Amino acid sequence: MFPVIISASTLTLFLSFAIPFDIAKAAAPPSYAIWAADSGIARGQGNGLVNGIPGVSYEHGEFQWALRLLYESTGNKSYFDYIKLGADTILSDDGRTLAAYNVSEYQLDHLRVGPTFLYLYDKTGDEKYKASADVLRAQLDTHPRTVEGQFWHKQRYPNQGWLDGVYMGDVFYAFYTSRFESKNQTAWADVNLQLSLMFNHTIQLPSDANYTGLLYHGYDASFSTVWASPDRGHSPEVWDRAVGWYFMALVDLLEFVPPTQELHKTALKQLHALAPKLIEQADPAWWLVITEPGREGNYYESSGAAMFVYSLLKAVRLGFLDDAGGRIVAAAKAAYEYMLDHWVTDNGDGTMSWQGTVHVGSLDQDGSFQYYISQSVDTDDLKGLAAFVLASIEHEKL
Ligand SMILES: *[C@@H]1O[C@H](CO)[C@@H](O)[C@H](O)[C@H]1NC(C)=O
Ligand SMILES: *[C@@H]1O[C@H](CO)[C@@H](O)[C@H](O)[C@H]1NC(C)=O
Ligand SMILES: *[C@@H]1O[C@H](CO)[C@@H](O)[C@H](O)[C@H]1NC(C)=O
Ligand SMILES: *[C@@H]1O[C@H](CO)[C@@H](O)[C@H](O)[C@H]1NC(C)=O
Ligand SMILES: CC(=O)N[C@H]1CO[C@H](CO)[C@@H](O)[C@@H]1O
Repeated sequence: MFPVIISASTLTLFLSFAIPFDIAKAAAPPSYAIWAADSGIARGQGNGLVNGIPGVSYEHGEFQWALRLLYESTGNKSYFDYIKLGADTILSDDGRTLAAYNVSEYQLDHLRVGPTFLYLYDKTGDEKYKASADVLRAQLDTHPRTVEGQFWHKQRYPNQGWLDGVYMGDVFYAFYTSRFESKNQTAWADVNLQLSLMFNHTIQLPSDANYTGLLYHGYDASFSTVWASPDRGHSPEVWDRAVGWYFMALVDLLEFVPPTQELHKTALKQLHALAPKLIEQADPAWWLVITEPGREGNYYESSGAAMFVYSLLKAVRLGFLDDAGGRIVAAAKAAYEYMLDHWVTDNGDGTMSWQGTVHVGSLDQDGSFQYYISQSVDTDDLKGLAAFVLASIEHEKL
């Protein structure tokens, strides 16, 4: 009798743990990528309207990139239709006028919708989308640059290169070049220059305080900004999302830039230098200010983590990173589990929400630790949600 009683109580104990686990399992959707994308679409996110008014938005560009990949993997045309709706909302009938776009602001951010137009042109053959891509491409012909040739992040940030700009502007520049000017060596060399300058000016050196081997958020070639370091002009901290944009840019570029181009070699070299450093900082997610782990006020931020998981898994899948030993995939998987546990919430109406994304991190103030941690943390911020769709697409390919 005695052993039976023991096993009965063991069974009860087991069940009391097993039930919540089973419920959690039952609630897990077949695809987080689809759940997150559909939730964003249900909320009208990325539909071409910014605060209710048509306008170019890099966040929409990022989401459209994710929806394109989801359309390709699911064949569900709703995603394609939503991309087109978002583009058509901001374009005139001939594609030559983009809502809330002013070339004289010279914002690299605005170029991030460019890949969407190129994609729609390829899919529909509609010249309207070629015309709108041409409008954005023309911005680069007169875009202000540093003495060495780096695009300014914006007209109002003279001589400043920000990591963000590589994802916003240079991926489009290269995408356009690969599609329409694949023999234009001047253009290829120019994108290569953008990546080389950005990396050389922002890479942390082993002698730097709080060394991580990653990239500072930006640099000022004129050394005149309040945050420019006296030695190299870089900003003081490594901010997770800036590095996230940069990683996504490297891996997306590697996918379509011909391996014969110097640009491909540069991106690969940079990826190889940065990826091991990024893995070292995974804990299992990443601090908002990566240079200050554990400092009071710092926290794990969700958009950067999602961008890193997408980039690392995609780089391994495409063979750009050698994961002998499995360390990279293991780190990405652990970070992804952390994301599901901490940042995905079920709204109970069929949609999910995405938590923990810092609203903004700009170099228009002092670039200090205090600045980064003082910015608001949002629910359903599209910069983070889109990155989570991307991370989930890659995770579901494992
Ligand atoms: C396609 O996606 C839409 C939402 O974006 C969804 O409502 C619909 O059920 C999906 N269709 C299929 C066949 O999965
Ligand atoms: C476009 O941007 C420039 C530079 O910021 C500004 O001077 C000009 O007034 C803007 N034009 C319009 C129509 O808003
Ligand atoms: C090649 O690229 C350069 C740099 O972007 C540009 O100035 C030039 O117009 C391009 N040439 C052609 C033929 O498209
Ligand atoms: C960047 O640094 C590398 C390594 O020192 C060097 O080979 C390359 O020429 C530099 N590129 C630029 C544009 O400064
Ligand atoms: C977390 C940490 O180690 N922060 C250090 C970063 O560098 C500054 C300057 O050397 C130190 O004061 C911080 O303690």
